[in-house]
Amino acid sequence: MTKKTLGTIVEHTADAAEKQGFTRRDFIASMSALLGSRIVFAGALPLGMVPVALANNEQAFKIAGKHSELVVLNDRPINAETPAHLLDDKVTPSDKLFVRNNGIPPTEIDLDNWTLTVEGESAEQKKVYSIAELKSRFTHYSYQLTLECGGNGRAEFSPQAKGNQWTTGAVGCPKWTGVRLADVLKDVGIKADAVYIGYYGKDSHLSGDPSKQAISRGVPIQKALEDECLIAWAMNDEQIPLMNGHPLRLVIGGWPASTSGKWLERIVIRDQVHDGAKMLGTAYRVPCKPVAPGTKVADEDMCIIHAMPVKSLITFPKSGIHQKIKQPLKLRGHAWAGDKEIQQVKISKDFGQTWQTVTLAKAVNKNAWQHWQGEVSFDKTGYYEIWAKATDSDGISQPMILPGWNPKGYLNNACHRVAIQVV
Ligand SMILES: Nc1nc2c(c(=O)[nH]1)N[C@H]1C(S)=C(S)[C@@H](COP(=O)(O)O)O[C@H]1N2
Ligand SMILES: [Mo]
Repeated sequence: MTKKTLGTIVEHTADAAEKQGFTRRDFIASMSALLGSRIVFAGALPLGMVPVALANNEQAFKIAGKHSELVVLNDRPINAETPAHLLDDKVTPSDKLFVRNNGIPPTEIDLDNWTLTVEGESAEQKKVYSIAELKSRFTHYSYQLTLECGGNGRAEFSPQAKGNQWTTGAVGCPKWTGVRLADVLKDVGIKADAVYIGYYGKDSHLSGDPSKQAISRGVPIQKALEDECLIAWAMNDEQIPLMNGHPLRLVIGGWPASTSGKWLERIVIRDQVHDGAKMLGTAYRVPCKPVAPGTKVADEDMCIIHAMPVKSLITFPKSGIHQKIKQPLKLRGHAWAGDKEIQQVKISKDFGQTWQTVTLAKAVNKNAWQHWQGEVSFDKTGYYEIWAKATDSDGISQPMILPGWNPKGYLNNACHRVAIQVV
């Protein structure tokens, strides 16, 4: 497990300041984000000079508000995943939800003046809401919703797919509170020809070009109108962490988390499939028909990812533990399947030769992961692996090995494995 130290990060940032024509405002903003607090007298700090609290700190890079064991995959933009054993809670705590940024997050959030604009070709009118208006005008709902990056598991693809090398930790299932996206869309008025919604957030493009979006994705109108799709301001009954989209974000459970727009400022109701940044080409799209690994696929043969496939995690024990021979070992984890339910979870301790069914809880609501638990013991000393395999309500199970190769390495739902040394 390699972690970047603060030293490296800070160097990168100072370097980036010069190379990428960073403004001093950007520099101060990123230093404040790293420190997790506002720099008083920031105006007097020379451009590129690193706050000593950061420079003298040899600790692993820590993202403000996030657990120190999150594994940082990239620092510009910040991307960090959660080791499986840290996802053991039924409801993912805020400090353990992964971070996936495509651009530079906003730093100064003015809650009182933050607005959400809803417009578009298929909107009856344009409406602008303050956060206070959203809160007072619409009914509040709370749901536990699974967010999984479409690229979770990318690290295993061969030939290697470009992008963050996520292993298993770009997933989580916190409790979200907000208003229904459907209620807001209906308040604006949806024309009969509406086919899609798209979002725009306040983060900026890595290039610094204000005319470019870091990401602007969306979902078909049918999905947007489901009860569980939220415009959320709270996560686990508290303000959403800045890195996860404070003060407002979309939460589209069960779909690639790239559809859950953070720092949400604008929603468009479209009369065509939304064509914002990262909707086209190979972004969040996979070959419509399976292809051989390494194949070049034409744009028109690529299809947008809809609901995420069936998947599971073993969150206890942590991979690599030592276990006493013939002693019971409790196992725990979660399973999820996009818009579907999980029907069954099985575990194997003999590399898939035999399987035993474990106890599976019902989902607390649609698009929430389901908790499972079981128990095993081992008759001989030596190396074992525990494998977990979930089956969804259509009878579709996780593959044992890597599923269909695709250019950007999306949708790897192969079985999770943990190592056990029996002594
Ligand atoms: N505005 C904005 N929204 C965004 C992103 C982003 O970079 N900017 N990243 C998307 C992607 S690709 C993912 S996987 C999720 C990650 O959500 P999280 O960082 O809260 O875990 O946010 C999505 N929403
Ligand atoms: Mo993502």
